[in-house]
Amino acid sequence: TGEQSYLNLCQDILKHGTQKTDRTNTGTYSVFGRQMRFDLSDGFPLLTTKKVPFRLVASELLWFMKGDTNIRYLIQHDNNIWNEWAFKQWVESSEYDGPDMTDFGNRRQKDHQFRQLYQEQMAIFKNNILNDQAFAEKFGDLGNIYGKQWRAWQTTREETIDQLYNVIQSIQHNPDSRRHIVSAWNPEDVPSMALPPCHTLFQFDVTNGTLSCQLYQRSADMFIGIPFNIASYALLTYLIAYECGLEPGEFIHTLGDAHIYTNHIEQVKTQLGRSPGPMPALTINTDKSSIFDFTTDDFSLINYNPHPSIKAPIAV
Ligand code: DHF
Ligand code: TMP
Repeated sequence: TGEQSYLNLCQDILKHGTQKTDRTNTGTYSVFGRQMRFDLSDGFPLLTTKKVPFRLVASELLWFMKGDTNIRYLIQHDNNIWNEWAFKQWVESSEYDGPDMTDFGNRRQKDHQFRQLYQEQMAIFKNNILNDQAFAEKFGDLGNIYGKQWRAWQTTREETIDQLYNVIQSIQHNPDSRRHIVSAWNPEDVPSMALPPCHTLFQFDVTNGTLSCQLYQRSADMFIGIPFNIASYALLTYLIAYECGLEPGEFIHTLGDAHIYTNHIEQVKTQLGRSPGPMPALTINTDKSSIFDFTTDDFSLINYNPHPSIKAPIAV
């Protein structure tokens, strides 16, 4: 369990994964159908074998919880993890008249001259998102991704469903229910999303005063996305447990296609050569009455002493 189950799964993929092509033209080693478990009473599961920027995990989760799908909020919080997927919409639009950015994700890694051009255009893009409201509305929005589906799933009856609020109500009023579910996978909206949801559906369980969460993730970038996803859902479980007066139980992470990109292999091997340390602890500000009023200042980690961060290119 815990960080060791993450490291074991990486080891398993390197050893037994099938080499596959993928949408991003990077190539992966991949396995299908795996599970990791994290006991939240042991501490907060932020990996220690490389430094994972908790600040970015926290602002991304608050962004989902607000129902926001526009990267403007993230950039305002100095969080750049979703930039490429909004940038892509801009450079593929008829309004873009800068240098050709086709396949920028791959070209920025291989071609130094192009990398310079890309960085210039990305700086212009970020600046426009921050300073031009109309531009931000048009190109900063990623479509009906997580935040929209969690907080305002559109029905055929012109109503919206607040799945996150509803699941908290059902945990509080009907703890034994087997229907504590939130789904981000809305088949009608999938084609219009900048990236179809990777973390697709989660379910809560209440047993003996503890709250557990299981996530089904359809596609798992083991080196970059997964350490964020583990921390994000652990944090969500802590917050909802707090809201409902329960103790955090287990986070169970079920994966569909679990893969390591071919250009992450050296980094994964470096990480596998390190020994995991003790998990940090999470503290939550108990002054606020609703988790929906939380900001990134309302929680902090203590005793997080990870190994150094390891850089890797992200597949776009
Ligand atoms: N695409 C792919 N190919 N993999 C992903 O994990 C992924 N994740 C997405 C969107 N698209 C994706 C959303 N989540 C980073 C982390 C999570 C994330 C997107 C990006 C990331 O770049 N992490 C860096 C640190 C970034 C920083 O410090 O600014 C890392 O090294 O973990
Ligand atoms: P796909 O849509 O072709 O599956 O590509 C999505 C990639 O992003 C895939 O490598 C999985 C990764 N990913 C995560 O691992 N976690 C995340 O939270 C997100 C948004 C993406």
